[in-house]
Amino acid sequence: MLKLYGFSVSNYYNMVKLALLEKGLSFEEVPFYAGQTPEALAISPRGKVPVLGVEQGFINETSVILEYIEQSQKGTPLLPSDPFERAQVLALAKEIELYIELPARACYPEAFFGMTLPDAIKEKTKTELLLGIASLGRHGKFSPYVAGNNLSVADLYFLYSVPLACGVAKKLFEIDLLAELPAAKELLDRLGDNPNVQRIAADREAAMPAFMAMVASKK
Ligand SMILES: N[C@@H](CCC(=O)N[C@@H](CS)C(=O)NCC(=O)O)C(=O)O
Repeated sequence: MLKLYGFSVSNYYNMVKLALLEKGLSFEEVPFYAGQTPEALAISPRGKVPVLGVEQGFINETSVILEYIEQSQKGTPLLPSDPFERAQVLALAKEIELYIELPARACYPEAFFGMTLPDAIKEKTKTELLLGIASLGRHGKFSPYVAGNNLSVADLYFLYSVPLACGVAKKLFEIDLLAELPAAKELLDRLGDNPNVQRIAADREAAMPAFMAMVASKK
């Protein structure tokens, strides 16, 4: 059986978890905080989650895991078979990761964990987030899903990156990142009605106290 290594508070973990759930696949969740110990690095070379455990070994990096699941497993497709349509979905997912998730992540310590960051980092994040959201507005279809008719890998990145980026923008810059993208807000609401999304949100909430305690113990 597939094994999903990671923890329920991780947004990347939850992208893969939603893919597995949407496809109706059986999998086992293996609690794993990664980190830099030799044991963890033997599973995840850069000490990150998620990792997918399969018969032959481990697969790391969310985009690669999602591609592997798509190619090797049955269930609802999350990538179109048409090469051009597939490229659009993958480009949207990559744009969300590079231009929204990663800039926002640079400010998670201040937005969510009570730390203070240098102004230069915050300014860079603000500029990049505004450009990233504008790019999503140009490329995203939101009709009804990010890339068009069907739920896709782009929606996984959207759902588990954009709300966090909005949290950063609101808290640090008093900006509503989606102010000019009402269709994106509507899609977030609709995705929130999905039972698998709700299950993941409940698991995240349940895991949050232990995660915050762990973060506090490392400060
Ligand atoms: N590029 C990685 C990023 C994954 C990632 O950043 N995971 C976070 C949790 S959301 C993590 O493992 N952080 C632990 C650390 O950086 O030490 C992927 O796509 O899977």
